[in-house]
Amino acid sequence: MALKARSNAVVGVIMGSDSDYPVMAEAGRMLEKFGIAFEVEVVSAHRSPARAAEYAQTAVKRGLKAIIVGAGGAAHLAGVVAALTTLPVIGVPMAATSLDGMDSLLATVQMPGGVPVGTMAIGKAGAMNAGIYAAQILGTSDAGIARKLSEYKSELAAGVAEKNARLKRELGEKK
Ligand code: RP5
Repeated sequence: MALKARSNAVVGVIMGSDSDYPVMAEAGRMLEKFGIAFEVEVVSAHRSPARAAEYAQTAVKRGLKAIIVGAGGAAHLAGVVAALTTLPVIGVPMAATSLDGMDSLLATVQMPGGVPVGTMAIGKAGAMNAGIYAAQILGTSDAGIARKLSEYKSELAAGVAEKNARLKRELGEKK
């Protein structure tokens, strides 16, 4: 299902290439789940550095509250964006090269003191968590989002209880 990027976006979901999109779509799915408007852009720190700078420098004025950044390889995009905005930047390392994302993880997480990037796990789990993390940032000042996050925690717990019951059935254990 295509994601619905909206013009009243409060979260930016950006990525170094459209090849990152299948993974970064997970961030969008979580934002949709929490009813958060977001925009999606391909912006590259290396191939379109001027556009990356413009995106970061206009983000506050355009109403964004957080920026999720996916990039792979020499993954400098999250750091560059973080250098040019006061918004929280959440980095998602992509497994885009033969190094399976270890290169992207280190490039994203090893920021110098003074310029933080909140770095998530490599790949889909990281993209999913980036969406949740952005919701948690917004949820500190939005009771509706905070309630949805709380419901989500309950869904997670119910899912584990279901798995536990299924496994016990398979093992033939009595209650
Ligand atoms: C990075 O290089 C992108 O974020 C992507 O993960 C990787 C490969 O990009 P393409 O060569 O597929 O455009 O900048």
